[in-house]
Amino acid sequence: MRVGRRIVECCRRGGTLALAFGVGLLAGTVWAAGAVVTQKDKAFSVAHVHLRVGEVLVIRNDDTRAHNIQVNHPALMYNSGLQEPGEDVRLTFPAAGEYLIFCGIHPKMKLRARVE
Ligand SMILES: [Cu+2]
Repeated sequence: MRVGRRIVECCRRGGTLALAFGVGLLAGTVWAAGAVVTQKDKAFSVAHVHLRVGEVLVIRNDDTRAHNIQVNHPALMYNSGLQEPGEDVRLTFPAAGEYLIFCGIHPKMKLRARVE
C-alpha cells in the first residue's frame, strides 16, 4: 500500500526526523498540502501534477491577463469563471482518476492531474 511504502522509504532515508514525518502523514497533517501551479505567459508552470484524493491544488494566476479554470470530469465539474491576475483557484479532487484541467480562454493551456 502506498502509505506504508512511503513511511518505510522515509525511515530508511533519515532516522527519527523522518519517522516523525511518517507519523505526521498518518495523522493527516501533511496530506492536505497538495500542490501549487502558476499560470504565466499563457501557460501552466507544469503539465502534470500528482495528488491524493482530498488534497488541494492551488492554481495561481501570475500572468498579466485573465484566465479561466475548467474541469469536465464525471467526479468534478468545475468552471472558475474569470480568474483575474493575482487570483487563486483552489480545486479539491473527490475521487481517484485522471483529470484534465484547462483554460476556457486559451485552449492550449492544459494541466493534467493524476489523483490516487
Ligand atoms: Cu488562460
